Amino acid sequence: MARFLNCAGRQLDLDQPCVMGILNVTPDSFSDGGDFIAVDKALERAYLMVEEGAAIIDIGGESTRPGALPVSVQQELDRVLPIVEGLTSELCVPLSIDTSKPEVMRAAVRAGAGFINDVHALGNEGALQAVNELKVPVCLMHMQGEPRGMQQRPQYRDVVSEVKGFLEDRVEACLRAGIARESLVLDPGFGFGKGLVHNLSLLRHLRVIAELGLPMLVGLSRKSMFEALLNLPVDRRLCASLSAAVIAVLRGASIVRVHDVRATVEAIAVAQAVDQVD
Ligand code: 7PJ
Repeated sequence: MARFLNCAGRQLDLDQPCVMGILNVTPDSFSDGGDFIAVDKALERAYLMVEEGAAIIDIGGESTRPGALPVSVQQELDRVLPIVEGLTSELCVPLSIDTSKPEVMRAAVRAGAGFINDVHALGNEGALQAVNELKVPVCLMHMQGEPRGMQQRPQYRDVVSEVKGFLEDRVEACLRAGIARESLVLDPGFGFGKGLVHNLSLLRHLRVIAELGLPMLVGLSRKSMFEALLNLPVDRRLCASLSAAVIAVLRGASIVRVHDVRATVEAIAVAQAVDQVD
């Protein structure tokens, strides 16, 4: 398996588990466009996450939460491009663009992004071709349904083998499109068209997904599975998120996508130390 990812000239070392810091630039977080104060705040947040140990920053301009409404290409570009440009010149870590739109992928990579995080696993028209041309690593995530209705009644016969089969098919589609296997990362998509038991089962059996032989990224941070499990509001899900991040790392995850960088770095450092001692 690849020991590092080449993200447009910036290296992401996968010998140790990495923390990916989440930078949302959606109206409910920082910004409704590229205005100065909003951009400034987002940049500050990214610097802080890197100081805390984030190895990569994931910039997203379209909310993919359950029930979220789609945004236009132009809106998404207005939100993310000033951030990508600002961070490219100020930080050395790779920048990930969280998008499913080929136009946004191209513009973000032109502006300095070196990793694509696509919750639609390059399923949109033109996305496979865009990534093949851009030659940057890409995360392929599983989702059942679409964000708007995906949590209404998720159903599986066998969630682990179905998610694995989907990811295997997307890997094949990428290879057929000319994308190098070394640039692929896989994500089971916790919370994307999954109920509590589906999420727990995927976490428990993460090693089965790892059998595909590619690095895995997981996003568990503050997710509603912890509300379902522990009845916790979003601002009280840190401990549950850390616990899940540690379990994921011990089961082979290479990248964990989180809001709380410092706490996650510390938690997985303990897991790593225990895992690597004789
Ligand atoms: C994920 C994501 C995830 C990847 C979001 C949230 C919802 N990208 N984008 N994996 N989740 N690759 O952070 O709660 O799990 S948005």
